[in-house]
Amino acid sequence: MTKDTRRNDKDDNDSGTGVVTKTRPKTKRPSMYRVLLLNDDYTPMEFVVHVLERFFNKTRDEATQIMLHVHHHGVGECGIYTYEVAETKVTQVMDFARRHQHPLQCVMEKK
Ligand code: TYC
Repeated sequence: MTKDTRRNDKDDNDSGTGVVTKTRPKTKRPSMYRVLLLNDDYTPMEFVVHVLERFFNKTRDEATQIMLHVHHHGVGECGIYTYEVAETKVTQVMDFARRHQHPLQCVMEKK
């Protein structure tokens, strides 16, 4: 964070001239969450690629690489998001997979 220089309570004094002091706005970066896809034996590769394009804004080539990584290693990262965004992605993927009757699993984990 960069410092914020502004007049604050300490400006009030008898001289009538403001005393400029530095204050730090208390900002906290949000915790970030990884969204992961898990491998299974039944979900078609093409469906997983489509999920990665549709919900994680991956190109065809990026999506294919991630899908193959999951296929070979069992788990792979789709993206890193704040809690609410990650939760929404997981729900969207799980609903989409269920609607198409695929057992694809999507989970989130704190970074
Ligand atoms: N293992 C699946 C198959 O051979 C493909 C697959 C890849 C499934 C990634 C899920 O997250 C996954 N059809």
